Amino acid sequence: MSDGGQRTYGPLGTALVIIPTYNEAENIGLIVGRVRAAVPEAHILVADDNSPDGTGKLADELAAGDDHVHVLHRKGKEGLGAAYLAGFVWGLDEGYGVIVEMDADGSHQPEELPRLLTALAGADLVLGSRWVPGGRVVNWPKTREFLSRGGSTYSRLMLDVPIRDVTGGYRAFRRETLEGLGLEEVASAGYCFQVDLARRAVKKGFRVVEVPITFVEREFGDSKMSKDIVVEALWRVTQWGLKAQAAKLLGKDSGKDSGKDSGKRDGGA
Ligand SMILES: Nc1nc2c(ncn2[C@@H]2O[C@H](COP(=O)(O)OP(=O)(O)OP(=O)(O)O)[C@@H](O)[C@H]2O)c(=O)[nH]1
Ligand SMILES: [Mg+2]
Repeated sequence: MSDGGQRTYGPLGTALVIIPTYNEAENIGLIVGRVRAAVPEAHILVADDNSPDGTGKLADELAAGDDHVHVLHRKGKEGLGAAYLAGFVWGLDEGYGVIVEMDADGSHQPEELPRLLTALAGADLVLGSRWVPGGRVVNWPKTREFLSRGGSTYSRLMLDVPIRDVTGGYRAFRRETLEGLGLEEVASAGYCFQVDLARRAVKKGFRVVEVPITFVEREFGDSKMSKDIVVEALWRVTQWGLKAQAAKLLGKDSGKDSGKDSGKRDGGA
């Protein structure tokens, strides 16, 4: 597909859906089954942080009966960001052409994945978005919606990225995009991991497209959201934003639009 006559995108290749888990025993079988039904050719990697509730063992059982399902066992709980980074390394090593991020708790509906992959045919990174027209959340308390919308707006303004849902975690990357993000420098653990990847993609000039999704609040299991995760996000976004502003004031290139051709960029916001 071409981008306004400027850009041609190669074929997508096989997709790997990474599902990070910590205590998702009630959800893991359901989500794996839904992904397998929605996109049968895709592979799945469960990245489990040695969940005390036995999620890793359940994932092993699913993998034993299905050659499209794989499990990455990690030592202990190190945060969503670390689990994804390890999953990315695994997926890139194995040669997958597309890498997808998806929560285990059903908030990211596998049935919407074909739409994300269709959009990726003409993009470098596709974000499942709650805050573009057509996107929505189901069963969220107003306080949670306020926090998420506020976090996205703050990040968008602070970091100057044209993305409506910058904290969302339902995403599809071309492998070349992940390879170009400088993942070895990413230190964020919680929500800001997602903000960090999105801002890097924009800075490098990758074409980022938002696709509306319906985000459904988890039905089973407990949230791993914590005050620490929110504080980390606020702190890091503020730091990144101030650094970029300072670089601008001093007339230095903060890295924005450097690297790749910025003409490809499209926040879709
Ligand atoms: N491997 C790993 N996975 C994690 C960790 N923390 C969270 N996850 C997984 O990351 C995904 C998102 O976590 P959630 O607890 O659903 O976070 P959330 O969606 O903000 O919170 P809720 O809306 O309450 O569900 C889920 O699949 C979790 O199991 C972690 O430290 N390690
Ligand atoms: Mg969740």
